[in-house]
Amino acid sequence: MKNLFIATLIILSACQQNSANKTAASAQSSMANFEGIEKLDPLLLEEAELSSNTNSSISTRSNALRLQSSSRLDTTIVVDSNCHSQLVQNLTSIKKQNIGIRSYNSTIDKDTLFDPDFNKQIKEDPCILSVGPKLVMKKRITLQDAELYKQDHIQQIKLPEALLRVSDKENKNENTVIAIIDDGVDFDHQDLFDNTWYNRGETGVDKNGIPKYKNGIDDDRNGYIDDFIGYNFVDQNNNALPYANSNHGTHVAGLAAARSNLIGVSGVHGRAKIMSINVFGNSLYTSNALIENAIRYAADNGADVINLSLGVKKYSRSVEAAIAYANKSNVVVVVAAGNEREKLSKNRFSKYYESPGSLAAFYDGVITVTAIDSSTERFSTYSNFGTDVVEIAAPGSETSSNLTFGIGLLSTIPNNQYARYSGTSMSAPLVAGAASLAISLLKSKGIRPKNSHIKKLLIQSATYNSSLLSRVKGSKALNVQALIKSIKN
Ligand SMILES: [Ca+2]
Ligand SMILES: [Ca+2]
Ligand SMILES: [Ca+2]
Repeated sequence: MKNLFIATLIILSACQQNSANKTAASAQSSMANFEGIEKLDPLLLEEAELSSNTNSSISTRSNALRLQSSSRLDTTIVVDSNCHSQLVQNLTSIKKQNIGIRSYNSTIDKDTLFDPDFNKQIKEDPCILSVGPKLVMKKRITLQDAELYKQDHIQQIKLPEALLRVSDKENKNENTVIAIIDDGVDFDHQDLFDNTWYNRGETGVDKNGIPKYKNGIDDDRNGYIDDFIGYNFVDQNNNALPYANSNHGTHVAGLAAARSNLIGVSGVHGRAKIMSINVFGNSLYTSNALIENAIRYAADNGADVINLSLGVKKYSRSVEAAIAYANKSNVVVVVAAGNEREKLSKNRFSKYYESPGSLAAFYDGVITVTAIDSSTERFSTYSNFGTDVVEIAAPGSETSSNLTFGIGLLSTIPNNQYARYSGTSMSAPLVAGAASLAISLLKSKGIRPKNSHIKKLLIQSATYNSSLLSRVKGSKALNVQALIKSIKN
């Protein structure tokens, strides 16, 4: 019995010796296994071959050609550190011995990988268990912004779970525009800089070599001179940035679309482009004429979504006309319900009619948003409501047990700062960001969705919340995870 065992070993050994003399390509397929796994991962050789044959005229792997490509390949080598081997020393610069099985990253010359002698050495070295490609692994986390842990609402709307369904490629698309009609957006902010929308018709240089954004000419003939990042309807110029002490628009913009970039906060759709339309200047108030022009501007200049965290308790025929225009232009219009604890009406003669909020009852691309608390997930009693008008809720504040951070939602304010504000003004941009994310994903599938379809998806995918009963039509609160799931399925 013992003799038979030895004989079998000899035969096996002879087979191995024979295979080592074959070419590298065929040698790898018959290479000795370690616990059933090929020592030299065939994928590694494939990768080396692919990167070597960049010139299509090269049809052989002759030494001369291979020597020309001196590039190296990143590999992972698994060794048994309990045994000593010079090859392991050379490949891994391993210092500690007798610490069991260890994996090391190592770069190996591609030519070496194809060398039959090297293959043979690897195969016969008992200390080397496997050699395979080095893989770049990614954290299975979707948002990593430094202040994210202070953004309770991001968890409440299930954004991290939603983004797990979004591929890296889809996440890179910057194919949507959110118009923030407010008191200006600070694009110098580190969390908003990369999200600036630029009007292509007012960027670059004109025929005299003067930058179009400051040549005093309406280059794209849209009726607005030098409007390169949006427009300031108060001063009627192209400076759409906020005035001193005006933080509202920048805060709203950050909630919708602050960049996911390791720093600061994260918005719902960090790849949306933001069009800044300043209608307030440094005042708390503005007129309907400015809002109406702003809505038309956004609709005419490529906005997919308009956020209106503003309103007044009165019907206006001209506001309705502007909203109707945006609705017809396939823009999703997201409106804050207001913070007066009132039940909104869709009856234009009622004192509880809200412009533009109540228009959501009549336009299938317009959605009005009330607030819930992201911690308690209960209706925020400061908010306006009304099942005739309000069709969705989203966080407008949080009652964190750690009140050091206040009770508002954390977002961007000018000069690279962050602050907590609460109200339905904060709820609306979360829905605007979700709409933008949904549109972006559909666009990347080659679909240009209707605004009515997006509104429908937002509502259908929202979560039933009993605290919204008799306050929100269908008692629904924003759920970005379910929204994205409904698109992906
Ligand atoms: Ca222009
Ligand atoms: Ca110009
Ligand atoms: Ca950020």
